[in-house]
Amino acid sequence: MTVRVGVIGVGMIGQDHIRRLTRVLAGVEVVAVTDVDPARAADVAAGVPGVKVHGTGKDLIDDGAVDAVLVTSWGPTHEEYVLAGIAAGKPVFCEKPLATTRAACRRILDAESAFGRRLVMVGFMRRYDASYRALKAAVADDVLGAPLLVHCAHRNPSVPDIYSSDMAINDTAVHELDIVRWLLDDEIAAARVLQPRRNSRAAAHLVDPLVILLETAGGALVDVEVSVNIGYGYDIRCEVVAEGGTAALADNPGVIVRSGGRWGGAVPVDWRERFIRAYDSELQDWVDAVTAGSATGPTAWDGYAATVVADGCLEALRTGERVPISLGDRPSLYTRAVTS
Ligand code: NAI
Ligand code: ISE
Repeated sequence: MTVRVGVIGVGMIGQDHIRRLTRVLAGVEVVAVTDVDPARAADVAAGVPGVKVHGTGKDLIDDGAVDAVLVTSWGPTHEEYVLAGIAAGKPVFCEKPLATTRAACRRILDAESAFGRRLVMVGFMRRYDASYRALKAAVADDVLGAPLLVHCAHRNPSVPDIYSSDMAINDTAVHELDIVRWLLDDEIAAARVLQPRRNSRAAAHLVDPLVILLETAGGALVDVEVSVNIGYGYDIRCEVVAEGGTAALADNPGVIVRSGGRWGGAVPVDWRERFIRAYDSELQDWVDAVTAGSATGPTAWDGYAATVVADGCLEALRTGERVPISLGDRPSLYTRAVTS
């Protein structure tokens, strides 16, 4: 079987995912696209033979030739499309964040629970990254002992004009809010957000950088530096300090050059380069699960949990206070084992 995918939102990651779906992965084809910018949709469609351009996301979801839906539009639009996908009974891969508010994510949990089986996978691709997987294995190894601290840095060289300070938390740091839960197998119980002096390279409306401090239910402390105008490259760091040792992501694969009395290597330019294999693996995993009529990967509950923590961090940023975080009831659909 070949899974016929429709893509909603064909900007940067939409185009990158279309490239991998059409040229890298197996068992899948892209049959439809749509975008609020019709010229962009037409441009992208011109590069994908046989693809149909729909005027709206709803039309694409209702198209009988579309077996499964990829949502890669802006975060605040995800809820509408994920709910429509569930209503149509079609598998949905939704880029992070699942939705930008707790209430919106709850509506998705309710809809998927009412449907009775998983249809939604959230694009937390770091769970498929070889380095993060090795880090998780090291943390789980008894040799290190219990994790006590996690130091994370999430550095972007620059961000587009539409990027807002809230996005530093619910679009950028949301990756750490997910990966820390996954790495430690623990929930986040409280958050604070601190602001150092502003980076003068940042747009006037942006709070940049930020330091997020998280407390987990199990007693670990996590600090996350979020810098989105750091210029030098795309740099993702994570170190876990445990009772008897530490484990950290190594510097990115590549070469180290020694010359002229100096040594150095390259820093990835952006997320596409740094996580290229992780995106390939997560989408192949999704395609394989859709083919098998099953579900895999980060669940809508994982998407909900990350957004609830992001909501808490946003409140902490606004108030300057420590904000306790509680996920509330976990619907039974999400208490079953997750495969990735
Ligand atoms: P982008 O701005 O490059 O592209 C978004 C596209 O969605 C644009 O073409 C826009 O016209 C379209 N769009 C907006 N509202 C729409 C609507 N209501 N219906 C249909 N199309 C709509 O943004 P980018 O960077 O591609 O991000 C898109 C999503 O993917 C965001 O949720 C972002 O957080 C996520 N993302 C995830 C990454 C990851 O590492 N997993 C990396 C980059 C983005
Ligand atoms: C973008 O949407 C991503 O998800 C990238 O992984 C992240 O580094 C960037 O800050 C976000 O804007």
